[in-house]
Amino acid sequence: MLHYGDLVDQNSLVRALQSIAPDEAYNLAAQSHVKVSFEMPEYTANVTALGVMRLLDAVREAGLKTRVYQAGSSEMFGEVVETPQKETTPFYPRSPYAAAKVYAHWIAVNYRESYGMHVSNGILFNHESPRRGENFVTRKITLGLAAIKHGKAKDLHLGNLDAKRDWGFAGDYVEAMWRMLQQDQPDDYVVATGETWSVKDFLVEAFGYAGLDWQKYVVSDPKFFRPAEVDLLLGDPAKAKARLGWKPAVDFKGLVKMMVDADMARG
Ligand code: F7E
Repeated sequence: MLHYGDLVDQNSLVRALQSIAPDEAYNLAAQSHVKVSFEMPEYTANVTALGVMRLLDAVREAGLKTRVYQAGSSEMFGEVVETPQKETTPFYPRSPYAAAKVYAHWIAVNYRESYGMHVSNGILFNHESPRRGENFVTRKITLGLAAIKHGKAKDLHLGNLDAKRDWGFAGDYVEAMWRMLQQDQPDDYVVATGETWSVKDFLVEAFGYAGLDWQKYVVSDPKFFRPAEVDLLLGDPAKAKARLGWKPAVDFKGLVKMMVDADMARG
């Protein structure tokens, strides 16, 4: 059964939790677009930061033993102070979104330590799939490529092509989230592939797979550059591998192929 609830409405969270009394709760809700967070910083902080405190407090208020997963983000590492990034790497957020996620991370740690709650933070690096939102760069590329290939578009407007990300498959990352909540002790885990590729690499791979030269179609558009950029993210998933027995099944090329195939087939 579906229950209505919203991270900006504390009572709705308490009511939903009281009527469901879930064993596990996965908080994947957020204003999650980095560029949008520069345009809506207050809303982003309300949902992405305070929303997590409301959820944790609702679990506490309802007197439940619910295990909570909090979706943290590699964006918290921002202007990275070490590479690769691991659980002990200090945060240096570069956007209102990332700053909100840092609050969310620490309030989750605080509720765990203050009230003995089973709350775990996954620090997830970029995770993509054919279901990725259309305004994130990977999906924008595969959708744009399919439109070009099918004669529905002539070009594709993008921002910074030099940014590097540790890109994994969302399906693999959900497995890691679930494993965190099956542990006796709550903890924080980096979830990543341990490889980094630039936006340009993604273009080369996707357009190459479709038999096209990306340079003939991609247009640089200032509209898609950010006031502050995160240049390089590369995660070290050693802890998740050792403690959760987790490892990703899909690699970068497999991910690109999966996304291109899905958008080509949609027509
Ligand atoms: O950008 C560059 C852009 O928006 C990736 C979210 O799920 O992962 C995601 O955050 C890179 C950036 O993801 C365009 O400047 C170039 O360097 O796909 P993105 P993100 O910002 O890395 C983390 C882990 C999260 O937590 C977030 O919620 O690509 N880029 N041209 C572009 N990005 C977009 N969106 N659109 C462009 O046209």
